[in-house]
Amino acid sequence: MATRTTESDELLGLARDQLVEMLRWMILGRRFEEKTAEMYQVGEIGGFCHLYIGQEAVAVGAITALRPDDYVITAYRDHVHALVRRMDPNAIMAELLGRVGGGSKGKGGSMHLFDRSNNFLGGHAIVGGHLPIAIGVGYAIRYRDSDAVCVCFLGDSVANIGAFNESLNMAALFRLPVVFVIENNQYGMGTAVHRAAAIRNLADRACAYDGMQGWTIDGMDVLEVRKAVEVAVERARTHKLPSLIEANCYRFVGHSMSDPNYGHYRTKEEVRRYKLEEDPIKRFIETLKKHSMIGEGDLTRIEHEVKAIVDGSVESAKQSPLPQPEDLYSDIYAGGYADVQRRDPWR
Ligand SMILES: Cc1ncc(C[n+]2csc(CCOP(=O)(O)OP(=O)(O)O)c2C)c(N)n1
Ligand SMILES: [Mg+2]
Repeated sequence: MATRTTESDELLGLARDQLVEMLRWMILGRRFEEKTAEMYQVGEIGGFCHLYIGQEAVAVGAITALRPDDYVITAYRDHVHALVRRMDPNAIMAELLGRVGGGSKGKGGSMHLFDRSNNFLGGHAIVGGHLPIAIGVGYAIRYRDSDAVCVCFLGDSVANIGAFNESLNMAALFRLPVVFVIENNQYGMGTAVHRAAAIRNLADRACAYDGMQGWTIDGMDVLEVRKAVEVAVERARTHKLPSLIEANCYRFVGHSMSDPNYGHYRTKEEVRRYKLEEDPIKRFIETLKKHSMIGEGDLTRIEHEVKAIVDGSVESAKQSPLPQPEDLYSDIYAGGYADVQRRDPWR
């Protein structure tokens, strides 16, 4: 990580390069998702597909606070986490288009991005199903005597299910270096958080576990996310203490590509207000401009670079073939189908 040079508290003392890089990730995430929506609408992408538009500050603020040997695990709204974790955009787009060049050879799709080389452990479709996996990762880190940490992103609805309590309890009990980041986008599909959770701030659930600390933060402010995650990561790395961060944010689009942007559960006015007043990219640009960290020329250059990456990913994905029918039987279990046949006790 580059040394910190600026004095400003608001900018967390981050160097200009680091700040511009964070903005670049946010813009790449936004444009990549807009292209994903376009590809879906023309029928190039099928199946479940959940976009992250509006929530970019959470993944970018959190993941840029990590080391390459740390671990990231998340749910099905996973494209931007994978990008920021440096998964190849070509492999992500190929996976979305169901091509063999995808990270899961085109057989996982949008909800199952995975990149072992960057310690990005998915992409999980079952709500809350990845929390026990994050606990396993935390346990493995301790077992190997490493000082890595695991950041586990989860939706607000997960805070109300059993696996949440079981996982946080074990994280505290075994002092596991896991940072839980709730992406509270105010809704679980069409259900408002206050209709599902008997608690005002989800992060307050941390007080149920010895040694765990909880914070509720503005998840539309990328620097606030980064600051909170840095503190939590330090607690995990140095003291092996888990944390629970609730990042309040908002998705500008429907729950998934098959849902309308508004639905009956929220008004056009609400969505419009968030877009106008809270857009995390606009807010970050304003902050950077206020501190003379970027100008219009930088923004044009970033947009240009991002467009080349996004367009390139589509071109490369379209050149990649579709999987063949016989590929159905590979990559089902570690070792492949041949191994499974050999071990099958019924044969
Ligand atoms: C165990 C399980 N139950 C139900 C679903 C269907 N489902 C998919 S997303 C979702 C809502 C999740 O909301 P939240 O955790 O707030 O995440 P968000 O979609 O807002 O990012 C539900 C109920 C599922 N995938 N898994
Ligand atoms: Mg939600």
